[in-house]
Amino acid sequence: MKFQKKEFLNDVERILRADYACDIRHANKKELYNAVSKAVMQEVYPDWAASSAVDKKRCGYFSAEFLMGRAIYNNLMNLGILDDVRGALASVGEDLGQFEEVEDAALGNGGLGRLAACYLESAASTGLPLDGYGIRYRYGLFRQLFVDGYQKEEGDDWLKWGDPWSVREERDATIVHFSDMDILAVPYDMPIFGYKNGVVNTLRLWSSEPVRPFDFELFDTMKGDAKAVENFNATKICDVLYPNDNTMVGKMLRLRQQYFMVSASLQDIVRKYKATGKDLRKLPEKYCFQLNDTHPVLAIPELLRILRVQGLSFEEAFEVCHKAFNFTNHTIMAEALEKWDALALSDLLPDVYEQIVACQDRLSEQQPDSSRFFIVRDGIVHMANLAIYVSSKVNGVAEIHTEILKKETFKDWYELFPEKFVNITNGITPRRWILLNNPELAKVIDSKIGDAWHTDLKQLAGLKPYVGEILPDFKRIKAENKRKLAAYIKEREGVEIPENFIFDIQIKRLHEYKRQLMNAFSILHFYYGIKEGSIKDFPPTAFIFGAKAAPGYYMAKAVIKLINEIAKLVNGDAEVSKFMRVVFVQDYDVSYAEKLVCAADVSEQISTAGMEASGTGNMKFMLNGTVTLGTMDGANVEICEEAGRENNYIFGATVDEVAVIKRSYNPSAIINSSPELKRVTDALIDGTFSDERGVLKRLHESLVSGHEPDRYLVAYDFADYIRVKETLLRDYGTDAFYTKSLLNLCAAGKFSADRSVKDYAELIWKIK
Ligand code: 26Q
Repeated sequence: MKFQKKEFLNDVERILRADYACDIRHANKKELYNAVSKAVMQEVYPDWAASSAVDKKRCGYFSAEFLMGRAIYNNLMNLGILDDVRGALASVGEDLGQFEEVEDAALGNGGLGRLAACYLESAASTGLPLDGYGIRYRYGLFRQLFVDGYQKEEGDDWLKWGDPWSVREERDATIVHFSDMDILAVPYDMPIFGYKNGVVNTLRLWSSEPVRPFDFELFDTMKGDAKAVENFNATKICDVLYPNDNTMVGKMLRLRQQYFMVSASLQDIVRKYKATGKDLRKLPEKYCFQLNDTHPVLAIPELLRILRVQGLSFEEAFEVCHKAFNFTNHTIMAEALEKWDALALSDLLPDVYEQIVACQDRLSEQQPDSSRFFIVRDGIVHMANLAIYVSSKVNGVAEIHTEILKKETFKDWYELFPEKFVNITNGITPRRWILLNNPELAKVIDSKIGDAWHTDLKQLAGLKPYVGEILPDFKRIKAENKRKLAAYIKEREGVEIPENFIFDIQIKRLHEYKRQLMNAFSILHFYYGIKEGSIKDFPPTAFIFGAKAAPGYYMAKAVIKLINEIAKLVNGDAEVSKFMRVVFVQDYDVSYAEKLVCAADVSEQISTAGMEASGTGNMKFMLNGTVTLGTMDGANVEICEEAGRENNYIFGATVDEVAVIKRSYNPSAIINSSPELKRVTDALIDGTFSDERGVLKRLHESLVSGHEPDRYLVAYDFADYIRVKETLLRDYGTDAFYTKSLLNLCAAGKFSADRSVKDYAELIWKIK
């Protein structure tokens, strides 16, 4: 995009005058943000219209979550005008950095939602026609704060800043029909800019509104009362993003959200396709759809329904769906595989349920063994099975994950449809995850190998011969990033971190399988060791955590409390705090992640083997030159393949070992035979920490009692973890260590989301 400073500033002034009756000098941050964004938006229309007008096959990425992060810097960078806008604002005394305080739209929970955002950016940047379809939640993921060490949630009112990067497309509004009410779906389109290539794809997010504005006449009559309120309640469907990650809660409102989003999207797409006059049987020649986990799988019976209404036979409609739909699985955790009560579903969406039953009947005819193959069984609809049965392709998100899907989770289905199963290892967009968050390091790389790696990340391998040469620059930039992060943490959390400390970082959703608890135990272990003198010359380390726990996830919240208690103990200890600091940052989000990943010395990826489908945070750290302290799980396995296991710090039971261990696992025996482990687990119950609500006690119980004590093998992996972690921390600071870190960066090419979306395009979508 070409940029003219004078015209740009004129546009900003004009928008400020029209929208806020003020000028640049008097505008506040929010007003200026909106005006600057709108001044850019008014220039993008021609490219946007041109990109969507091209008559080639497109893919729709259907997802309940899109975790976009802050839009303005990424958009300006991809349009190639980041420095221009910065300069123009500076010339009138304004700092572009002030927009960092603008809330970003957190319309996602974690990995799955952020992956969708990375894929949209990468598809635009590689020129692939991929559009996102989802929900415009009124409130995104909750904002987190700590009170007394406990997590508290607050609503994320992201629209209070306005939404200058979206356009309301009234003319595409569509009615979505439920058995008890009709709801108006209104799309808001967000442009997705390719990196300096003029491509503009679309993220279309649907908002729910009453079909008619609030009906006061109905409200006034006794009988109409309920009806009017119900009509008003329509807006509620999109009120809030469910804050669960990797666990399923069978809430009817969530079912409504899912149907709302897929029905609106498909009605819209089919209507546009029909307008071209083509045969609906050939729809898959123009469109295909990627189902981001089970959340949008109702799209399958919904498209069947729509096609049947249009006169296709069930077999014809089934064939269209088979060709058009593909399914990505992101988890093997049984509790996250979505299931719905068949009665509830058939009550709310009878016509849709009818199509699900027709699929089940078709399946039964082909595969009478209903113990292995079923969609509806014992009154429960299994969404993953429906997706696998109908889709052309089913993919896992890392090699090890796809193997587990084939061998275990979906073993029977794999035997039936081996050709359906493919692996597409996840990726991240290098634009946001190095160019934007670590520009100084990017410049050093440019100076050695040019800038083609910005869109061809494999070229980072060409940096290998220069690793020795750039070591001093790398150290200097890492130190600078650490200094900035420490200042930011001081300001936001009130915790001081000396710059010379090692930055050991674990940031991700809080979940038992991710084992933040094991990390916490290791810290406590080091604390006791330093205190009693059994650990000498401990390399000064800051242990940094960031994570949100689902509000209803008791154990996850208990872990937050524990870590905050440990932080109090450690940071308040005059002696030990010379060697350790602990901080759990509040309200961890995409913007916080950008600051953390470029300042890390250690990337903690310590899930129980077999549990983390892929992980993408691990890739972000790697790309910024950080070694992984991790298990052989998810994409860690491929990180080691690419960067060398010897350049990372791997520990713990492997997937195969986990299976064996679990057959006769007795965590209490391990705890009781290890004084170190005994000491740190006892700390939960011996009064070391204040535990007025008894949450730490419950945490302890989860390790030693109940149906499946220590389900995630914390006790089993603890000793190996400590051993490898201490080795790592003692390696830190040498040239050999920095070389390892940089070699990880050089080997990060595979984990570009550009590669991932190209794989999808070639293997699955068949689009160019
Ligand atoms: C389901 C039903 C009801 C309510 C919530 C949910 C729900 C919501 C979100 C279930 C799962 C999720 C999110 C899952 C997720 O983020 N999975 C992660 O996906 C990443 C991208 O593929 C992987 O890298 C991670 O390993 C995986 O945990």
